[in-house]
Amino acid sequence: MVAIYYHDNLDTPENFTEDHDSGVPVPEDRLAEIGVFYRYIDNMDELEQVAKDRDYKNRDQIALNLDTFKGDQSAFDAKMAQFYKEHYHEDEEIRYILDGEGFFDVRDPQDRWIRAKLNKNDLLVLPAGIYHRFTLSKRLQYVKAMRLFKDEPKWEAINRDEGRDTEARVEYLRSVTSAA
Ligand code: KMT
Ligand code: NI
Repeated sequence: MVAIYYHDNLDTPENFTEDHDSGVPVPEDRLAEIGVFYRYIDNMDELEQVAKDRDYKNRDQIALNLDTFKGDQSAFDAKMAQFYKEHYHEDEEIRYILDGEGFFDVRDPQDRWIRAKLNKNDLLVLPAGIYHRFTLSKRLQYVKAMRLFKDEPKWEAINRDEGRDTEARVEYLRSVTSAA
């Protein structure tokens, strides 16, 4: 079951894979207002329909746990740190959980972290230009996910500490301020 809530902001490099639930839930329509869409999808026909309707042309699958790094703890930790670093992408992207569990954190317009805890069959649409980050959960430490891309997979992540506002970011900010 999906859970969406404000992050408690008490994360450290040691405990960031814990739930960090502040106890304040966030309704799905609040997420939608900032361009993030959640759907539960348990059959591939429905998934194909979403991809078709939103004009997605590419996809891949990622499995992530210590085993996928052949037990190389430092390589695994580096990947975890990369995904947890605050960043955005210049294209809208879909994440669809096939197995396991993961947390996607997205920034709201007040710069608070909203956390979506996703499990099997949970789908999230991340708009272009939204700051976000990802982590496995301490509970399962494993996820298998499909990543859907509009065009060629654009792997460039623009990290917040670069402070670079591309057209996608400017456009995103425009879309949330005009909706507010
Ligand atoms: C992202 O965009 O940050 C990711 O795709 C994270 C990994 S997907 C399980
Ligand atoms: Ni990302």
